[in-house]
Amino acid sequence: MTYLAKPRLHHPSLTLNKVGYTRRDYEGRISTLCAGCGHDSISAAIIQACWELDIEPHRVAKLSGIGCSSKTPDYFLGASHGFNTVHGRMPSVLTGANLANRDLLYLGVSGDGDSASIGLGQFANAMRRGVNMAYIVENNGVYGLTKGQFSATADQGSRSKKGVVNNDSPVDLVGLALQLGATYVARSFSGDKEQLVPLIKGALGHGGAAFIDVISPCVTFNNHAGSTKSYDYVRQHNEAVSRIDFLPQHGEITTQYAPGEVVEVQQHDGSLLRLRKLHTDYDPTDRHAALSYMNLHQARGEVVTGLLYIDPVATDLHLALNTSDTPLNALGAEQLCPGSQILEKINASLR
Ligand SMILES: Cc1ncc(C[n+]2csc(CCOP(=O)(O)OP(=O)(O)O)c2C)c(N)n1
Ligand code: SF4
Ligand SMILES: [Mg+2]
Repeated sequence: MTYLAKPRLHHPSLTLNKVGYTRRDYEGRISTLCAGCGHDSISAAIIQACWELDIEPHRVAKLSGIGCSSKTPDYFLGASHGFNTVHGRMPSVLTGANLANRDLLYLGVSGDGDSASIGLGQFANAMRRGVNMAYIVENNGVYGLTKGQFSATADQGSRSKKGVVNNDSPVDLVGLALQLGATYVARSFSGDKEQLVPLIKGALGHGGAAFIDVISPCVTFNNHAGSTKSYDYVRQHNEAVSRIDFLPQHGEITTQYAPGEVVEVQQHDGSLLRLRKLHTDYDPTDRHAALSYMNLHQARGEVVTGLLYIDPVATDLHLALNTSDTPLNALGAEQLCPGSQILEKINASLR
């Protein structure tokens, strides 16, 4: 019943952020997901991150595919631009929107079925092209919306609620994102808001292809013993590489850490990511090391979380295509149509 609206009444004493909005202004409609669904916790983390970042809601475009996860943009950022696309096709619609208007912040929300099953090709090409976006997969290992079939991220040997064993090898979206050139790659857990909120903030300020795989238990179809995407399993096997603090561009730096325990990474927008390394040998700026670290720990049955890889000098598709600084949708006819003489010249140069 997504037509249900939340009461508009705001308590007058609610705290305002720097752009004059309360946290409630970043909410959406009342969620219709099952009570306890991990996806609702991710929506709450997105709301928190955008409010704390002082983002004006009209500067965000949220896009999704089809699935319980892809329904969630209805439940946050109710005043932002939104496009609920076709199953597995969010990345290409986001890429097009981004090319037409580079001035918005792009937030892609998808599911493991949406991105690793039907939409795998779209996911791969968006990562490969370096589209400037924060791409979040709400990964529960099943097709929740269509009643719990295994998705392509379900681990081999894991069991469905009815006891069926999954024989297929899983698609690891984090591994793929690393291999395909994404410049900000993280994994988190919907039940770990302390880790997830700064990861989302970092992704929104990144300036290139930022991907976060969030393990998000489906309480109705995939939260039993034998599942590797259940609350219990992830809590027992979570292996965090770092704890992340996000410091906005002009944020006052108040905390101090002992040298050797902290890595600081300045982002494209000037914000600072401060990573408290839990594993001192972990280097988040080494793509190959991140991949082998993850594979090694995965083989031991651990779910590695945190900011796994970051390239501080991320580039994006606009830079690669040398597009104009003015968004294409703001150019006038004169700039868009060079005239027949110039066109003739271009054609002649191609003959
Ligand atoms: C082209 C197409 N094929 C199949 C479906 C049916 N369908 C709807 S949602 C879905 C899977 C969603 O799984 P996921 O992306 O993991 O989202 P979840 O519900 O688990 O959050 C499928 C197969 C569809 N809507 N469109
Ligand atoms: S079916 Fe699963 S994924 Fe869908 S809303 Fe319910 S708990 Fe969440
Ligand atoms: Mg799913």
